[in-house]
Amino acid sequence: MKVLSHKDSAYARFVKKLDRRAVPGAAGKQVEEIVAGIIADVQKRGNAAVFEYTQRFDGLKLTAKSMFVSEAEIEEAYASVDEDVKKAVAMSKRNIHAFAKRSMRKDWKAKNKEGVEVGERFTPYDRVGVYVPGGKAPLVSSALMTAAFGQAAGVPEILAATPAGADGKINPALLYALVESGATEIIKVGGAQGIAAMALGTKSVRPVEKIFGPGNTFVVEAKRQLVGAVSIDLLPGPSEVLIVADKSANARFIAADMLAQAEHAGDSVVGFATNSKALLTRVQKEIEKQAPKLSREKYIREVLKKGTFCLLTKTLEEAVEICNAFAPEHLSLVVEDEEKWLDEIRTAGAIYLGPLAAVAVGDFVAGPSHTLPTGGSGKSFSGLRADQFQRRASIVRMDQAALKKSLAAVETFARVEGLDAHGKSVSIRVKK
Ligand code: HSO
Ligand code: ZN
Repeated sequence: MKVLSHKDSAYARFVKKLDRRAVPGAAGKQVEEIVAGIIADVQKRGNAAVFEYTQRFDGLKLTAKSMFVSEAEIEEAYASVDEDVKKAVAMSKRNIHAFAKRSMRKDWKAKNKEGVEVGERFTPYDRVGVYVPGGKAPLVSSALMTAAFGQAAGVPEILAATPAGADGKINPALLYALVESGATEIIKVGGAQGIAAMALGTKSVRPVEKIFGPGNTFVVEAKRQLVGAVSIDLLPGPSEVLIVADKSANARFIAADMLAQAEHAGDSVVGFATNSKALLTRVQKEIEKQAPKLSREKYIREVLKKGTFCLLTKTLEEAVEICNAFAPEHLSLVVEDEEKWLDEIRTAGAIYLGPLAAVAVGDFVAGPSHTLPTGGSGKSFSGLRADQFQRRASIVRMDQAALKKSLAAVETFARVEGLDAHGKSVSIRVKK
């Protein structure tokens, strides 16, 4: 764990490095090339390539039939998942749908100054793909936090891709959550090959129009490279939390939130910035006290070692500046004057306000999606939302009066652009 005070000589350089940007190539040349190779191969050889990579990376032999989760497997999952899981999934889904309803775009129309009727119409995509990572924990909630937003938006076909174990099995709770969230087909294909199969299609997989969801470096890089063939939601990578707190905060809660996101392991990043020296010391002690009691201490230790920083800033302003430069996936803001400081935050993907707003409640059940921008991409992207499952079209309609009032300006544009047919197409309609 890196601990630095504003008085340390290494502080300025460290803080400067926190000013991140998710630049292309951040994944590294090697990842970029491997992913480009997989995509080209899936494009050329379709199923055969998908099966080969799945055998190589997941140790699973697939066929055109067994790559899809069957009705029988779904029935089995429904039978084996216990009531508590069903209740928790239902609660999460209910809150997601309520949240989605408010953030969905609604059709509107109005008249411009000349009386031309203008507006927007929103229609759900016909077919989208959602990716649910495999990895060290079955991220059941990630099924909800992607697919259920599409379901709320009325997308009729949701193809889900997730890696299965070498035995071909997918965690039953994950399968249950996927189906409950509106997944209409599920393929047991992970990694860049899963993204490529969804984006480009194969003999067995019909291609989708847009791809959603988090993943490892290879998955995120594949989404980036396939933009154009499909559109995407955002580029969500490993979990992050930054806590900005003043002396009013509770050290036990802060340490618990840091450890919670650290248990995501891998390249997760956990940060803490405060202007209170006493709080900093207490949080450090709390981390050491709580970590040994956790089942995933081994993974947590790795993140504490390479992905964790605690900063003693000179002022609270400085901590907030660091937050805006870092653009954390989650910000936990625990300060006396909450509203005042909230106004200063611009780049965080999700903001958790006050000592009781535990990030884990948002991770699982609060309603907003936990699929959020990471790696500094919060400067350019926002988290996954229901309106990303909607296409929009603009609408224009006019009557004779509106047409007449528009004519002079149209003819001027037509003249300066040297496009007289444009002008004619309007004047021909105007009654003299
Ligand atoms: N914190 C993760 C989401 C997650 N947490 C899934 C638990 N399960 C990324 O926001
Ligand atoms: Zn989490």
